[in-house]
Order: sequence, then structure tokens, then C-alpha cells
Amino acid sequence: MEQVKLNVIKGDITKQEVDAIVNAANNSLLGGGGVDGAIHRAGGPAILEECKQISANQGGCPTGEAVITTAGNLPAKYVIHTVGPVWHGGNQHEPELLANCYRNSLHLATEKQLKSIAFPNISTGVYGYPKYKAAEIAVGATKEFLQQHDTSLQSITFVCFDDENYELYSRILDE
Ligand code: AR6
Repeated sequence: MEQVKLNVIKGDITKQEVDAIVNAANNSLLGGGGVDGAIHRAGGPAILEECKQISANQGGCPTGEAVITTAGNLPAKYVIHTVGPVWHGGNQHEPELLANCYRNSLHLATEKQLKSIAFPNISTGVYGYPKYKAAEIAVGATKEFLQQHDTSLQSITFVCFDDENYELYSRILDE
């Protein structure tokens, strides 16, 4: 199997020229603040239109699951919307649900035969997931996926918006 490259950068996910960027959405899929707000603002109304249709068909998106839409005006080709868990202290299946976000997004990207994907630091903003724990899960779930599945992906990038996440991911990926 070809080696898949895992990268970490500090930056704005809406600017990434990759096949798919991942959105940290909510169960309604109808937009919000944080990275979700930034993606819909930069991508334009086509993304929300498709989210509304998906929501009407399947009643939103359960936590840990993922759906795929156009990327509208963004440089990416697709947006994969996944819903991270709200942090309630760690005993409400948060680790498993957060790992599912990464697994299910990688599955969708593989089904679509995509070559590159960029993730934000899901759940570490408004949803309050401790950053170190979230970074370990993101990297761990991604590596596990790559061990267990053949994938079209050649490059997986973790796009960090703040210094703390950037340093955490850099350290974890170095190990
Ligand atoms: N590029 C990359 N990362 C970003 C960007 C950006 N442009 N903007 C923010 N981040 P959050 P959550 C980082 O709160 O915790 C929304 O309202 C941010 O610094 O966006 O999963 C949804 O609709 C943080 O590290 O998502 C949901 O209701 C990370 O993205 C709720 O927030 C995630 O922060 C989801 O909360």
C-alpha cells in the first residue's frame, strides 16, 4: 500500500485546495458559528441548499455521522459535514463519537475516490472538547482507518486554527 501523507498546518480551512474539506457541523446541518459559519460564508448558498435537502430527507445528521455536499465557491471540490460530540465530561461516549466523525468522513472520501482531505479540529471550539484529548483521537482514528482500509486518499491534512492545536498536532504526529 502506498504511504498516505499526514500533514498539520496552521490556517483557514476555507482556503484549502483539496478534494474535500470537513465541516464541524451540528445535528440540524443548517449552519452555525465557528468553522461551520466560515465555510457557509465563504462557500455561498449552494452548500446550505444541499444541506437543507439532506436534512429534509434524513432529518439532519446524527452525532458522529457524516454527509457530503458541493463546496460551492470554495477551492475544495466537496464539503463533508460531520457532527462532533458536545463535551459533557467524557463519560457520554464522547471519545467514540469523535472517532466516528473521522472514520465516517474518511469512508465517505474513499467512497468518492477522493485523493485529499482536510479536517478542522472537530468539537474543540463551542463544543468544548479538551484539545489534547481531541487531537489524540483525531490522529489515532485516522491512523487506525488507514491500517484497516484501502483508500484512494493520498493526503490528509489537519488544519489548526489556533497555536495550541497546532502545537499539539505537531507533537502527536511526530511521535
Ligand atoms: N478554519 C479552520 N478552523 C477553524 C476555522 C476556520 N476558518 N474557524 C474556526 N476554526 P467550532 P465545534 C476552529 O466551534 O466545537 C458551530 O456553531 C476552531 O478554532 O467551529 O465542533 C456548529 O454549527 C476550533 O478549533 O466547532 C456547531 O453548532 C474548531 O475549528 C458547533 O459550532 C472547531 O470549533 C460545533 O462546535
